[in-house]
Amino acid sequence: MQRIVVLAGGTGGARFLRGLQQAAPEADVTVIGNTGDDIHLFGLKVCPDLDTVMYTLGGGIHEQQGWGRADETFAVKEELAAYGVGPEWFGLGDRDFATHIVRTQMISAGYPLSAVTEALCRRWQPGVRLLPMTDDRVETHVLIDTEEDGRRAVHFQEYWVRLRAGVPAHAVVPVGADKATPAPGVLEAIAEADVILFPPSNPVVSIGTILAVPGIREAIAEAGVPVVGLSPLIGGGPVHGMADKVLAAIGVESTAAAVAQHYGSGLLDGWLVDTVDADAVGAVEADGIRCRAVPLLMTGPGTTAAMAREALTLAGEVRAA
Ligand code: FO1
Repeated sequence: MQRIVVLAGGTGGARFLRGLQQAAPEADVTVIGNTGDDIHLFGLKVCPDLDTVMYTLGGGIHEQQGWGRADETFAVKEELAAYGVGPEWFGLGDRDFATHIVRTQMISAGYPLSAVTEALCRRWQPGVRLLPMTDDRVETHVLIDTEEDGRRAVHFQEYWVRLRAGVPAHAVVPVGADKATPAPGVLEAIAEADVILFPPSNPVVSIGTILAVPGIREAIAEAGVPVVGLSPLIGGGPVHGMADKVLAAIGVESTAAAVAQHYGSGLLDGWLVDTVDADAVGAVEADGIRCRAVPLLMTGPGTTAAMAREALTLAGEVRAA
């Protein structure tokens, strides 16, 4: 039974996981989920990346959006707006609210986020073990310039959802990460893994945030098993989201090679780039990271399963080297 550990963010990571399940149905998959996107709204704790993995693998996701529930209605959101209670820019649906109510109720009763996530997954049966990176509170903030207040930090969700990442990000800060400890089971899963995968999630606000929890980066670097990543950038830009904006904030070029170099050969053993970035293979290999160009556009379950198989194949070659 191959034990695979995947560090996942939101949409990209969740879609990749669906392909991995198809490519390796017999594998034992543990997902270490990013919680830096978490936001507290209307007295509720919302965990976008954990929910996106849970809903995607559990069959409840809004497929086109890649987040939130299918068949959603927004009566509660409309009523909140009628009371003038904001923010209106974050689209929480009625079905999704139930997840946040259950989560917040359990946390208020004293359960750690990891236990809450396990309980929510009992309903959704995602087919993977979904662990939050930490049970401690971490919330990513982005430093931007505003006319009225000069330079200030906004919550990542405001930067992404309200501002559509339309202004430059000067810094990305996973607030609380430095004091956080890995959630129960995280370090054990990494130590027992046969292979560790970095799916095409955001290298800064998703995978970067998970690696910012003290102990996780070191555990992966010392695991002694192949660590293989898949570039979230194709042809110099992200397929979804705002990876280019947050990479610029940390001074990393938006190229497949630059992201591999950013993770570094101390962490990564293998890196898949898309065929349009085949010219990057040499540079990545020169950095001591095995590299291969394969189709990385997740156009459907078939292509995603093929990507996952390529990643596992590269991991096998790294192990054999
Ligand atoms: N993304 C949007 O672009 N607009 C939204 O209104 C929105 C609401 C939302 C509600 C719940 C949730 O779990 C995710 C939601 N997202 C929305 C996506 C979210 O910003 C992303 O999933 C991650 O935070 C970035 O990977």
